[in-house]
Amino acid sequence: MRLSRYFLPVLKETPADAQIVSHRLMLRAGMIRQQAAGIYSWLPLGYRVLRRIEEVVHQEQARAGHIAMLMPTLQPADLWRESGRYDDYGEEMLRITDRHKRDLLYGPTNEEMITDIFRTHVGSYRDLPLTLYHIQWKFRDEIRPRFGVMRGREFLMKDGYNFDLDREAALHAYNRHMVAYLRTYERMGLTAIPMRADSGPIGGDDTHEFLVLASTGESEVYYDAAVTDLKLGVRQVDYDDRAEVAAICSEFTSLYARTDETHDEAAFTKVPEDRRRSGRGIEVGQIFYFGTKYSEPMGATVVTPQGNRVPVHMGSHGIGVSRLAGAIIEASHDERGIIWPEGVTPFPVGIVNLKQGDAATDAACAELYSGLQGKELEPLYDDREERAGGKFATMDLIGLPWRITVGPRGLAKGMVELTCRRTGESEEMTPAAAVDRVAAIYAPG
Ligand code: P5A
Repeated sequence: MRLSRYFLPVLKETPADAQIVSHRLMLRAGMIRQQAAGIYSWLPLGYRVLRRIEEVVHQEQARAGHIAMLMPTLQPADLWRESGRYDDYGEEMLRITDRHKRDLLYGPTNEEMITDIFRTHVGSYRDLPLTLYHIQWKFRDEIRPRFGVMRGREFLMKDGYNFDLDREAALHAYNRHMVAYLRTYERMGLTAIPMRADSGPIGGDDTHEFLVLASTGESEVYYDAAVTDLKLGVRQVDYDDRAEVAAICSEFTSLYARTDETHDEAAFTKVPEDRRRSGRGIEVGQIFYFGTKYSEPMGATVVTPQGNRVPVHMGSHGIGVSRLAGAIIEASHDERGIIWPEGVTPFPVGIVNLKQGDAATDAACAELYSGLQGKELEPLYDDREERAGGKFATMDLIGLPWRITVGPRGLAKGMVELTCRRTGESEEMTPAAAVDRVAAIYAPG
């Protein structure tokens, strides 16, 4: 993408009403535009990040054997009357009436709708286990939307729903989601700690929230410092192996880690004092097991091998896709701007032309551009007539992890400069070597 032809409306001034750094940087970097309280347009740069986050989520769901689909944003109220949640959900639910005076709502979550789909099409234990998910916009009429996309009213969520024959099978689905989520967050450069939490309006007794530690987080958290050292890394997981998946979950949930909703002071004091921590965290996901809470009232049953008809055991599992864009920035920025982890960056690399209009410099940039494209990498090429300082400031603000700087002085020696946004370290190399280096950084595996 040539910056001269792109739409990147960066702001010079720091927006006064944005209270936290991720909100400020998303506005300044031209990623989002607020349209109403808690409702945002995703401008091209922000949209690319959102799509990258979705890609990682889809890939890790596929790895765990979960199946993608898409449900609508609008839902008939009658489904929610069946589960009993239409009245319970309260003012957070946006209720709508259509021209025929039928009650609709803008979905805050999809337990009822997916249960309806299941009961219509599935009737036998042979079709289980089944986990379906989608990535779709939700609406919750939060009383105080704030911090940009962190607590929006309209927000993008990945929500998945498992259907299993019994509690044990459903707990395996719960564990599978925990492991898949850990891997998802790690690929985004985040350490997200599973913490025992409260289930709220979704229901059930078993639930974990995933928290990214950050002083600007909305949740109060208490944890054993050793939990922050746990990493899933690149280990291969057999998601069908119940014991293996359960062992990973217990590795990640045995140390003390809770939100204030379930915090237990007596249990916390058993953590060695030098490892006891309290702080704040951003909730980037939550998983639930709620048994037959929806399947029973809504009649989602299957015939067992013994020929009985029983309600299925269910759970639901959510990732805050749009919130993650903000959470990643909270976790990865400096005074000059965003620092995208390679896993979600909007462009893998930027090219800065220090002397636009100089034939040799322009040609070298064009060659780099097509060389990178040849490796399936789309660079953002700053080909504007601007001072070098302004170009560097824009690149630093929008946070591409790598930058190739091309100028006549380096080219006289046949060299360009590759700079790492995170460390600030630069290295001179030939254009061909720069292409190979960037390609190696993004090579899968
Ligand atoms: C699980 C999936 C659920 O709704 N039903 C379907 C369950 N869980 S949840 O915890 O309420 O939401 C899942 C994740 O969505 C993000 N989230 C939000 N993001 C931005 N703005 C909001 N107002 C908002 N509310 C929830 C969180 O990351 C949450 O973990």
